[in-house]
Formats: sequence, structure tokens, C-alpha cells
Amino acid sequence: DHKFWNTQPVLQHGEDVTEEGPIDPAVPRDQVQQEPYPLPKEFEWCEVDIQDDKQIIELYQLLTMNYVEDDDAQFRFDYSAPFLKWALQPPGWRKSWHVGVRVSSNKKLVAFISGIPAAVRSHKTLHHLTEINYLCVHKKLRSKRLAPVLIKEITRRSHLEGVFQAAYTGGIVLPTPIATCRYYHRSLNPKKLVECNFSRVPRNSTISAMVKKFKVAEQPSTPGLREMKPEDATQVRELLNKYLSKFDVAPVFETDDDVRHWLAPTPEVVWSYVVEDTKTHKITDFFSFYTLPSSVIGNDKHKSLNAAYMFYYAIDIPEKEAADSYDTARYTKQRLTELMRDALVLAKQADFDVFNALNLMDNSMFIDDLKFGPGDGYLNYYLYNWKCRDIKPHKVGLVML
Ligand code: YNC
Ligand code: MG
Repeated sequence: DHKFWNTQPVLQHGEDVTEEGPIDPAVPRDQVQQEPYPLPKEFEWCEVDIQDDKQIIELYQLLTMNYVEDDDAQFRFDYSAPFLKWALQPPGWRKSWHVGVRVSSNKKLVAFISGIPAAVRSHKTLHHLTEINYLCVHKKLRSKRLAPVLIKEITRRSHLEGVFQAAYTGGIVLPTPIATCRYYHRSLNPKKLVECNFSRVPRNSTISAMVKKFKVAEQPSTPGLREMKPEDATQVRELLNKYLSKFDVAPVFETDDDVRHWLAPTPEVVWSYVVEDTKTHKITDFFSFYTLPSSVIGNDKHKSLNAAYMFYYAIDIPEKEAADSYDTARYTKQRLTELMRDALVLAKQADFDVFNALNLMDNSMFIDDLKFGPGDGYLNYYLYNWKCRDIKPHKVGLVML
């Protein structure tokens, strides 16, 4: 049983959703608890100023040593400092939502949780909510019930800003996921993946057979494919919002600034491409992926696995194909498979070892053809203080970092 989660406004395991809506009502600002939650006496709250080079490095150090590992403790996420700056400072970001815990005596940063503002639709409701991420407690301070204090404090700080819903994801099962997606992996550098113990050589196969199997073209093949530019934001926004409207949970990109922040290329962070029709100059397709290396724990030969993760994408469905749902599905599968084949080529050119994707959005349409294999990992999606009917993976349109 969940001593903490049982007390929270979340759907409890086994509870049915008859009507969607909030669990607890919104409260006016002056009725929100004004004082931070108490911490054990050796600790104090801080706001991590990630525009300060010294503090972003402190956060990077905490996460690189203590953040999410796989079940066998072979790999640990290694979000870079530039990535964290990007992930934590979208338009409308708030410093008060970058919450740290320090040891009072020496000021060492030992725990963190963050929120960022986002517009996310679940079924028919648009929420201006907070996306919670990067919850981390130093390994030496685990199992002391610090996590619930961090969660309550970020909740209080959300309430102070008039935000009463949140979205978050995690590998662990808590009360109660709205969706559960599975990770799929596409090898780009099979030799290194085997050396890192990420992949195995199947019985009756060899490394050289694997190298051959996973080879990709030297160059992308879609005519009109080019890197996205900030000036494309208006067109990409329209294309993407339209595409995302078919999913049951998805972000809404409300401004061109949001699109420029999240989806224009950022060196060493996010890669984005568009297809521009050579005649009309209209943007017909868009895709992006982000970089998230993992530290390889205790391997003599390799320190880091360079992984690309599928991010947002959209295609324009031509009118003649959209007339019939069968044609729409056939067109979507064909078009996406060819686009994502190019995504693999571009990721390989950028020296990624593996391309990861969840089985959300329309990813199942190309996962097999493009030789992705299922992984061990699952990702659970949650909404805080919102009753929401179950969502199938292919109806999830939200990607969290
Ligand atoms: C987790 N990942 O169940 P019960 S994902 C939420 N998300 O409570 P203690 C979690 N809750 O079951 P530890 C959680 N992991 O007794 C554990 N819990 O009710 C719950 N790992 O606390 C757990 N990062 O402090 C239990 O556990 C209680 O010392 C136990 O700390 C946990 O960012 C943790 O995986 C995760 O750093 C901090 O293990 C620690 O173990 C750690 O005794 C490695 O806590 C890194 C890691 C999590 C990545 C993520 C999303 C977090 C979402 C948090 C929930 C947000 C709710 C919405 C708030 C805003 C609302 C508004 C408006
Ligand atoms: Mg703890």
C-alpha cells in the first residue's frame, strides 16, 4: 500500500472513472499554505538558478550520479547541462518551480524536483498544468520519505500559481496510470551496443550479421527534407496541433514561441527537420528527436551510450487520402515509415548509437518495418488531481523528456 499516494488526489487503484474532472477543487491563492513544508532539520529548501553556471553544474552533478537507472543498474540517464537548461526554461517557466534541497551545514545539493508550465489536453479538456520531472534524491538519502515532501512542496508552489493539475511519467507503477507505453530500440551501432551489454548477439547470429542488418542509407531520401528553421514555427505549429488533435492526451502548442523553444533545432539537444514541398514551399511533414545519453556503469571500454529519442512529428494528410479512414491509415503508415527511415539516417550521421521510441502516437506503424525491437522498459503516464479514462498507447500524443 501507498502511505503517501493514498492521501493524494489521484485515482486510487481499482477505482472506476464515471465522469472526468478534478478530484479536489481549486483554492484561492490566499487559502494556499504560505510556508514551505518542513524538512528534517539538517536540510533546507533552495531554488536552483539554472541560469547560473555554477548551479546548473550542481544540478547536472546530482542527476548524473543519482537519477534514473535501468533495473539491472547498468545504465543511468545522463541529461547534459544544456539539455536541462532547455527542458526547464520553456516560455513561461518559473524559478520557484526549480526546487532543490541542500544540506544546511555545507550547502551541498542533495535533492531536486521541477515543474514547467504546459498546455495539455486530455480527451476534451485543455489543462494549463505543470509537468513534473527530474525528481531526484541523493542515493545516500533514499527511503527516508523525502520524496513525498518534495512532491508536496512542488504541489504547494503550483497551487500558489493557480495551477491544480499536473502531468508526470515514471517507470514505476503508482496510483494510477492513465496510460502505459513500452520502449522500443533501434540499433544504429550494434557492435558498441553489444560491448555495452545493451544488446546481445542472438543465437545463430553474429556481430557482422547484425552490423549488416542495422546498416542505414548514407543520405536521407525524402525530396524537400531540410533542417527546420525558427521561421518555420507558424507552419509547424499548425501542422503539429492538427496532427496531435487525434490523440486522447497531447500537448497544445499555443504560441509560435513554444514551437521555437521546443522544436527548432538546438545544438546538442534537439534535432528537427521539415519537408518543404518543392513547388508550393508549404511544409508538409515535420519530425524531431532529442539526445539523452546514458552513463554505462562499470564498463571498461565505454563510458557513455549515445541515444536519440523520438520526439514530436506530424504529417499532412492530403485531402484525397483523408476521405476514407482506410486510406488515411495506409497513407500515414507509408509516409511515416519513409520519414522515420530518414530520421534513422540523420541520427546515424549525428553519431547516435541507438534510436529509442515508445509505442505511442503512430509509432507502431513503423516500429517493425524499421527494425526497432521491444525493450524491458515501460513508461507510465499520470495526471494529478484529474479523473481520466484509460488511454491506449497509440492514443498518447504527449512526449515527456
Ligand atoms: C516517483 N518516481 O511510491 P508511497 S520520475 C512519484 N514518482 O510513496 P522516499 C514516487 N512517487 O508509495 P526514495 C516515485 N518514486 O509510500 C517513489 N515515489 O505512497 C513514492 N530515484 O519516498 C513512493 N526519479 O523518499 C513512496 O523514496 C514514496 O528515497 C517514498 O525517493 C524516491 O521525475 C526517488 O527515479 C524517486 O531519486 C526520489 O528513489 C528516488 O526512494 C530517486 O522514501 C532515482 O515516494 C531517480 C528517479 C523519478 C523520475 C519523475 C516524475 C516525478 C513525479 C512526482 C509526482 C508529482 C505529482 C504532481 C505534483 C504537482 C501537483 C500539482 C498541481
Ligand atoms: Mg528519502
